[in-house]
Amino acid sequence: MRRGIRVGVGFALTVACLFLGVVTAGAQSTLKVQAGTATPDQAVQVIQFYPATLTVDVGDIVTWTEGAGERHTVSFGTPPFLLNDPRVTAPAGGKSYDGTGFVSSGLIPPGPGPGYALTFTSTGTFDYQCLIHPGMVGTIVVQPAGAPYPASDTTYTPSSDPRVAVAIQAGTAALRSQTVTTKLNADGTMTYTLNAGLGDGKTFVLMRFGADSLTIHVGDTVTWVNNDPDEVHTVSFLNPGQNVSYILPNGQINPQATAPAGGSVYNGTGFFNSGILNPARAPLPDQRAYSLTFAQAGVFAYECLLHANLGMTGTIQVLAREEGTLPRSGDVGLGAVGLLGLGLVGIGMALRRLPGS
Ligand SMILES: [Cu+2]
Repeated sequence: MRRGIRVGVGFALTVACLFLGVVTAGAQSTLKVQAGTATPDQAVQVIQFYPATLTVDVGDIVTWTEGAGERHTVSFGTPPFLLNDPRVTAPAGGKSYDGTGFVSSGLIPPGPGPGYALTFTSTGTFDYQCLIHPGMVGTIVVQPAGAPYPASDTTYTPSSDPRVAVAIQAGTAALRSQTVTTKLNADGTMTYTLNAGLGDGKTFVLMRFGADSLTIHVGDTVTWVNNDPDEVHTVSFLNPGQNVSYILPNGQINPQATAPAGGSVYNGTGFFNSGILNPARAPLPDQRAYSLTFAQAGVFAYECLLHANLGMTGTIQVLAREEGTLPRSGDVGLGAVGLLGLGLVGIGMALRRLPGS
């Protein structure tokens, strides 16, 4: 009887459902979820599914489509591996899910098409997550076949989800608040520390380094720290013309991208790589920081091998250091240490002008 009613208002439902992105084919409907969204420049990636909870009927198909430049997975059940395992990006399981076992999309193919489709064959409430961003979670509620969908789902559009504006605002504020800290070392050199990743673990991840450009002097050290609990990054200086893809054409993760290379002193040439800077994610080892000392003047570009296509690139300008001078703070922020340094130079010059000294 209930099925008959649905067919009876078929035309109106078809018009409404096409508008809402729901396609009805006999008893089986296809319902859509969008994975993530972002600011137009891709700097703030929102790690949410839209809608967060979707109610379907047994036999329905759910498709997930990427909503922005960052890649995600849709993964039901507990993965039989840790989250630093190359298998996080690989598909697992079949085309349907009955509420048991591990079923995963692998990296959802980018583009507007239905990147991943899964048919639900049992009633129940099933949580899923993105294995790339463990804080990115969603729920599929599966009702008996023929049960009506909740009104909130049939009128839903991702762009009007109030969570989008909240997450974009939080991410944009975090992006603007990024700073570089400076420390004067005992040998007169400086150490600059900046983010290689920042996020709140549940709504956004930033695809920008802590500063787009940083000016230092020969002998200074730069330390990058991944302060995002949900995202991995690299800090990578490439040879001219060199291209190191994080994902190989066969879908596997490139070991050259994930392994540290080059050492700790950069002379302006060669492939220098932090390797994967993991979030602090137990039981994985804490591998958040990467330090490089710059021994050569010049302007050196670097990138995150995972996210350069989203604009996660940076430049270190290394100026020559005059013999016998105190280090300067560089061009970023003129921090307290830098002002102290200038003050000491000023005192030194004043002392030198004292008569008889
Ligand atoms: Cu990155």
